[in-house]
Amino acid sequence: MTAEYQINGAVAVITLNNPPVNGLGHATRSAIVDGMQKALADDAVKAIIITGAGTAFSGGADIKEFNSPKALAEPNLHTVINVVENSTKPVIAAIHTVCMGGGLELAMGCNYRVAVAGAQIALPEVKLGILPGAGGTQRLPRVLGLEMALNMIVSGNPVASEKLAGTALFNELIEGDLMQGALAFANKVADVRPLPKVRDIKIDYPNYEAFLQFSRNTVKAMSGPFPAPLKCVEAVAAAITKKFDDGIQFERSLFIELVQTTESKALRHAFFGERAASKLPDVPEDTPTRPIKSVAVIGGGTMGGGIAMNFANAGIPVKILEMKQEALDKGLATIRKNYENTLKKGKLTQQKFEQRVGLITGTLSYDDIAQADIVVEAVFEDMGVKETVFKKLDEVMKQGAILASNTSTLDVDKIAAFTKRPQDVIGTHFFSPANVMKLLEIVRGAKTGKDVLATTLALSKKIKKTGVVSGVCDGFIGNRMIEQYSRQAGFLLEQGCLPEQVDKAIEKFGFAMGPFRMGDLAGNDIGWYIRKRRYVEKPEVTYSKTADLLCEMGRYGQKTGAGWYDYKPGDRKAYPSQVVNDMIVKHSADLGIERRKISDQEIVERLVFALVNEAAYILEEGIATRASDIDMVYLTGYGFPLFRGGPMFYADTVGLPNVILAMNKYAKGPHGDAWKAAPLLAKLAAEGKTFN
Ligand code: T1G
Repeated sequence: MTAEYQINGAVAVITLNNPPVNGLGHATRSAIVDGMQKALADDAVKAIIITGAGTAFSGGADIKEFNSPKALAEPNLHTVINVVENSTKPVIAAIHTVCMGGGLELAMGCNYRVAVAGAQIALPEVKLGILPGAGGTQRLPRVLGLEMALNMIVSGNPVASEKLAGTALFNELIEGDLMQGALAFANKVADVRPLPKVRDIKIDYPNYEAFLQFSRNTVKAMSGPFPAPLKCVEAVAAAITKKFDDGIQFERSLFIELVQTTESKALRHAFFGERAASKLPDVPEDTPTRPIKSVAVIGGGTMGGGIAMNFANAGIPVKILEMKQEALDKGLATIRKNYENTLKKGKLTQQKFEQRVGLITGTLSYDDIAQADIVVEAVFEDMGVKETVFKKLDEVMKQGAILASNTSTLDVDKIAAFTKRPQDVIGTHFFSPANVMKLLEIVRGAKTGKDVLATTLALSKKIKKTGVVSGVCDGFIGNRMIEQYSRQAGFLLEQGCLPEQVDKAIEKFGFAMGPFRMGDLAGNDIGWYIRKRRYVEKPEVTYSKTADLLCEMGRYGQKTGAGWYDYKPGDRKAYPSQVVNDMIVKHSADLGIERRKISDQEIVERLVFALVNEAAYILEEGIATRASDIDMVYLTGYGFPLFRGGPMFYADTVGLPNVILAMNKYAKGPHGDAWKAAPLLAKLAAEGKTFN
């Protein structure tokens, strides 16, 4: 049963019980209506309470049902809310923990609402590319006023229930036990007539047109490629410009329009993809985890410092080990500076600043970190250096400590073999800046223990990262794919493009930054170092030499004041470089390549489908568990546009047969071997299937 029905004195209590968040799926909606009909038919019942079991009143409509017949199957949410709102007996919503989306809409259909403090109240639909579709845009302005309601609906952000006390949303804030308080309230209002209804509240906002126009302009400017925020403004406007029932119809029409958009499907894909990533078929969800009460980080450089901040931000003490006092002091000073900047921007309270800085200490001695529950190595990307460090860690660290490497490409199995405890070794690949980027690639070695995996996944959630598990291969998931993307970027230069054309084309597609601006930011020498290794290990894989020529010119990027682009001191803006463009054109001539005009579409297809094809190999090799994991890697670590849902989701929307068609075209050109379709991609395309 997804809602329980009990009688308490003269009060019927309907308790939603659809774990984990009491999603208002079809069965739950039917159970609410059944409960209401039972209560209305029972003369002994004078009032009705609706509440939620477990850790939510309700997290809203069941998103899993969207774009399926179940979502609108009767009783749909409108019907449920109408049954509640037309009740002949008072209906009280007793709210706790989470009351969001359709859950809040249901509560606003009740005559009264009582809550305990600390409940998260929100209409987060806009974050899924839709808008509240069961009266939220018409009722919330009536109980909170136009401005506060509009802000909550357009932002989708939760507000704590106690902050909304004193508004018409809550009739009472219950101190102590919610059910006891709700029962007392229900008995108090059992005979009050007429029954109050949110729909009857008038919205008082003089000169609302000016406010709405200002809101339209502001929201239009900030919503980018997403249509939902502006539609939210239009729906809320209807609350004040239309009669209630007309407003409801208007809201419903906008909802139906939005729920079918690719942008909304992409956002919902990311919502579930984020949560699916922490599930591993061979690691049961109840796998015991190791307690993580203290962390050590080896290396206080850019990465080590950023990594340490993540743990301090989560309230976990961190000790940074450096080899020299000067390096340690520099590392700690950089961390303090970072926090001071955040404090200055008002994004951190003084108290949090002091707490976090206080949680990060330094040492020059391995003995000082021996008792840490996990140690993250963030030293130079060289197997020799890793060997020295991991042999030392194996000697020093307490039994049961997790030994993690922040390596971005090296073989975690080889690193584990430097120790006598390979089951405790794992890769934790952070992305620079490590305290900002959400992605954490968790690299499982062949011998990594399941409890170590489960612990690291739980820890990634605690430090607010999107943990995605990768198997061991060169570059894991993200960097292995970006290698093919970078190869195409280089070939495009040889064949006719210049850096700014490629960057502009892919940034217009939605990437935060094109490959050449990104190279200048991250440092072109990093790729150069990796390519030199690959020239030896995989001589059969061809690359354009343009990036090497650039590095031979000493143009490593912003850190040397010049890269693919020119830079002015103190200015991070990328200016096209005549020197570099001449080098590129000359290089084409040296290769005997006749440069040609290349369309933006070809640029985007070659960059994005190079990612997709390599991802298909990664998927079929089992390096990634599922396609949506790969999407999460690119959405949270590589600036892939969220409104396109990630490379695999995007390929599905293009249609895999069309991806294959484009690849076959490029396979006929220079370096065509790069376009050998992964068998999985070819198979899915041939069968008319999708990745996700
Ligand atoms: N539908 C389906 N599943 C949901 C869900 C939902 N609304 N909310 C959460 N889940 C699943 C989630 O996938 C995960 O599943 C588990 O619950 C725990 O989630 C008409 C149409 C409620 C604050 O957008 O913000 O109402 O991985 O890990 O950190 O206007 O979930 O365990 O299998 O996030 O405690 C509007 C979305 C829907 C709320 C709880 N509501 N959810 O956070 O747990 S649209 C939302 C959240 C709507 C109406 C419209 C959070 C949470 P699994 P979790 P949490």
